Amino acid sequence: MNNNVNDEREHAAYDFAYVQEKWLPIWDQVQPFKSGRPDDKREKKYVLDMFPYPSGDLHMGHAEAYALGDVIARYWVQKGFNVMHPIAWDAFGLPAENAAIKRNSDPRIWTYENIAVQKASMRRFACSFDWDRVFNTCDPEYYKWNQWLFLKLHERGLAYRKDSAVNWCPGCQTVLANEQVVAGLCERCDSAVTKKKLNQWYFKITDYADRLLDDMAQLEGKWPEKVLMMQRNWIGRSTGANVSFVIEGRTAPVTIYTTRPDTLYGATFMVVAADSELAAELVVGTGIETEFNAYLEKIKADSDIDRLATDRPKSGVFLNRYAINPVNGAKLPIWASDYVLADYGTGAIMAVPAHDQRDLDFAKAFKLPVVVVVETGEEDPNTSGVATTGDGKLVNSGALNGLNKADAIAAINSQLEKDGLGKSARNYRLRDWLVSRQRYWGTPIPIIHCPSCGEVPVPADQLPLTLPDAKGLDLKPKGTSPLGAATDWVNVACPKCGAASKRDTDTMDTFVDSSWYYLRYPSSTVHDEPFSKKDIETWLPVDQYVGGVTHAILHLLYSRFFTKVLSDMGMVNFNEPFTRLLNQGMVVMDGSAMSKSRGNLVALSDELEKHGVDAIRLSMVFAGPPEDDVDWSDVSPSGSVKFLTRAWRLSGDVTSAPGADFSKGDVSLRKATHKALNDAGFAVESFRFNVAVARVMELVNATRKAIDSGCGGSDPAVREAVEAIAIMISLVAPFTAEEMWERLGHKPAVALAGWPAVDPKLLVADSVEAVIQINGKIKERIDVSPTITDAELEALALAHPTIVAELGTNAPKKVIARAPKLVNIVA
Ligand code: ANZ
Ligand code: ZN
Repeated sequence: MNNNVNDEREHAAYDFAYVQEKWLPIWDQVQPFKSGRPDDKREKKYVLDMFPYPSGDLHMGHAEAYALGDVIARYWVQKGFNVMHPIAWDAFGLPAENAAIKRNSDPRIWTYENIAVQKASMRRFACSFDWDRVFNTCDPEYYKWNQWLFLKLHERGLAYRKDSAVNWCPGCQTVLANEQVVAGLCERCDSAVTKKKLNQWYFKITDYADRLLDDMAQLEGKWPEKVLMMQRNWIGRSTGANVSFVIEGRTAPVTIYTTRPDTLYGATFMVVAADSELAAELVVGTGIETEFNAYLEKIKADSDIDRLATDRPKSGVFLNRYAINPVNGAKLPIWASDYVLADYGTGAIMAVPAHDQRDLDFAKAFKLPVVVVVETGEEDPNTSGVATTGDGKLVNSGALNGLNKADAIAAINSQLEKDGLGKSARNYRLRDWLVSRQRYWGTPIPIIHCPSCGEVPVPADQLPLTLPDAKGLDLKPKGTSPLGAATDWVNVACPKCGAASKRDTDTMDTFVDSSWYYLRYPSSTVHDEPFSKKDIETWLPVDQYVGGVTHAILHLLYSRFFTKVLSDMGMVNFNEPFTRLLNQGMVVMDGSAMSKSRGNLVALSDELEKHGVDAIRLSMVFAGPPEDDVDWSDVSPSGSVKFLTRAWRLSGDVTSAPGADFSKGDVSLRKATHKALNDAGFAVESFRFNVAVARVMELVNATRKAIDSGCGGSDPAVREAVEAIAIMISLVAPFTAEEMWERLGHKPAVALAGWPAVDPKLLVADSVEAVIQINGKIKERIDVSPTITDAELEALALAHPTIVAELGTNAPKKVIARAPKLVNIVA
């Protein structure tokens, strides 16, 4: 049916540039991906791509992520679901501010310009987004709700201020959350992060540590195991005991935290964090204050990661004080060192050098005794220099002698508890989330500091508290917030008592914005609340989240935390926001990440220009499993173009009319079509998109063969096959698919054509595998006709040489045949 060719150019080879221009305006009209039309009775499916930061135009990484997310969204639309696949911009943050400083302009301008560029590129890339739900987190309409949520957390005691030694980036001149310090460096600018004592705002995520861990049970098998593992390690729950030690010359005992209370008899000294209050107190009057202070000065700038490193030479100062081991009365010298952290556990430890490597290294450095209390079968740490950590029988441990590790822990814990000297305890590596930033381009913290009332929330009816104009403000990083200079904005009357007060001048970490954005999409046009209960009940939780593994900890942990808080507030009716998660790999070039400095950057726009949108999308999807990196030097966009052209040509060779009766078609091609539909669907649902593409390629070949040397283009089976191909490739190559659909005599959009129902009768293969069991154990597998009867199958099984040999002279007691799959012989 070649009669609807409406342009000269369609006679020639497949012309992607022409086809792209042709369909975009038509899709703008049809809006195939508009979700939540009134009275939509279809089941919902919320497919979410991580939203972009508007750093410039889209790059290869975006293109890959959105091509993969699109396969999922477009598939569920074809399957008849009411799919919401929205997009927005994560638009606050430092790059805009740095660009503004460089150009002496306003971060708004740079940000909104980039958003417009990205939006246009996404349209050209044919992303299946629902364009009616778009928002930007830097819109006052959005960040108003950041402020509202901040105040809700504040009301519940979950947003609070404290003085503490925080991570400080000298490059960005701002504080960082623990999550933003990567191997001691600032995640943004790679400066070495130092410590600074500051008063900052925190969200109390530690209150949720147990739930963040325990609720992961719901995500098991649905999120990548690697991400679950990273979250578990980040939260770092450890179980052990707190034990009290009497200190000579001090009334109050000191409590230490240990995961190995079974090794209590092996403690030979005590270590307190050098920068703890306890150390400062213990040193008074010992005569070594000068030495101690010099040591403190030396370690001041070191990060926790450095301090905990096992390969770091041990350093410390003996405090001239002693603790008494509660179980055997031994007198333990007390040392101050940096390898014990002030803010973990109790900031003090009992050192058991025989069984803890850092303690052993310390003992060696300062010639302290090493006492083995667990016989693990490993070499003696005194000679090997390696602490033994295995299980074994306790020795040198009084009543604990002879017990193994677990029994000894139970025994000592109950003994300590009875004597009032200790009890079991838990600790977490997770720290509260530091949310205040000393930069301009973020959500202003809605708090007013009043000299008499203290922290006063900005009244809800005054939200959004918008950012002061950037004009006239010096945005350069200088350690204090640029907002401080906006005096008209800062000086305000206290909402409670009217006294002259000042606004908080910090802005929020932009991770606050992304912690709840997925809740906003369904209610993006709601003005009087962040999201409506009805929309939440309709759309949430997110069924499928797609994004990079770089967000494995920060964004996903914060989002899970927000969801739990909102669940406690009764605002959402679930406690995990993302039911399923797919992490796509990166696009790399010649084995390494693309970067300007490496000179291996591939520009998306060049690739699109050369090969067309569909071929680039197809190449990305076909390159391998979505979790793997795509090496652009290995892919063949020209191969993709060839395949798409082959598929497109098929649509020109179909001569039957739309609506042809497929049941009259060639059976073997029909079988190939239904098998492809079945296998491709299954592959998409299990994220093996490359496999789905391979199945379509096979069907394209089979169809070509049928047309050229089999049933010819008039057979209804050929139409059935080519329609199926158009629908299947619409997930990856929407322009080609739409063009094929038109040539097949249909109206747009192919995206809404619907995944053809698979006829199980056509899936029946020419042979199937039957399993023969004896007493429930598999003994043999044989190929049989799918239409074999029970009696025939039983006869085949009993005659099989393997079975004859197994049974020997014993006659089977009973034979149960379930044709065509199974025969079980009871012998
Ligand atoms: C004695 C002991 C013997 C320990 C032994 C371990 C092995 P996680 O799993 O990380 O919780 N520790 C406690 N507080 C510390 C602090 N503030 N800074 C540095 N180290 C600290 O590990 C807890 C273990 O790390 C504790 O158990 C303690 O050493 C040390 F054979 O106590 B253990
Ligand atoms: Zn006041």
